[in-house]
Amino acid sequence: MDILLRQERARKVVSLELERTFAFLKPESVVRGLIGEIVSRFENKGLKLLAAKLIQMSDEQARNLYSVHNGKPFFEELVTHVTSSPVFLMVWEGPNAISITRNLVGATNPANAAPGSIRGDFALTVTANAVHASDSIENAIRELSIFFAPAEITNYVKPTEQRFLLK
Ligand code: IDP
Ligand code: MG
Repeated sequence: MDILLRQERARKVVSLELERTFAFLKPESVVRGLIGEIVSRFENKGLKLLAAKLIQMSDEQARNLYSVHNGKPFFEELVTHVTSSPVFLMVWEGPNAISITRNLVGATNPANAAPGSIRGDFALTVTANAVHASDSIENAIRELSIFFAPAEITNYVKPTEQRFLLK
């Protein structure tokens, strides 16, 4: 390929607007031994993992995370569920990472989630729907800040990253 064309393509990649999103594998995914399989969906898509950890979510963290749902009929059940055993927290980065991740995850109710999506393939009920993913840039920042200190968010370049994004 012509060197100028290569350089032009490289510039386009560099100028791609990257987003960060927050996601976590809910207790049922951890206890079912699905961490690797579900994380692979994100990795295969090409998203870059910036941070991850397995934690026991506190009641306070769960109420803060889901504060927008406070007062809804399912709120207490949701808080009880996500604090019932460890969850696997992740920060992912990539172009359009928010909407790409929401599409990977699938519809909130697994009964409506398309086969091929994480909820479509690994979940049966709306409470135990395998995974959480932020729905906007603002919420991603708010949610990841509940669980990760700035120093825990890594910054690195994958050797194949630029070539991969060109495809
Ligand atoms: P999302 O996780 O797809 O963004 P939200 O509407 O933000 O969906 O709801 C947060 C979580 O609350 C869902 O993932 C699900 O576990 C739970 N939830 C939402 N709606 C219901 C419901 O109608 N009944 C029971 N649980 C629900
Ligand atoms: Mg939501």
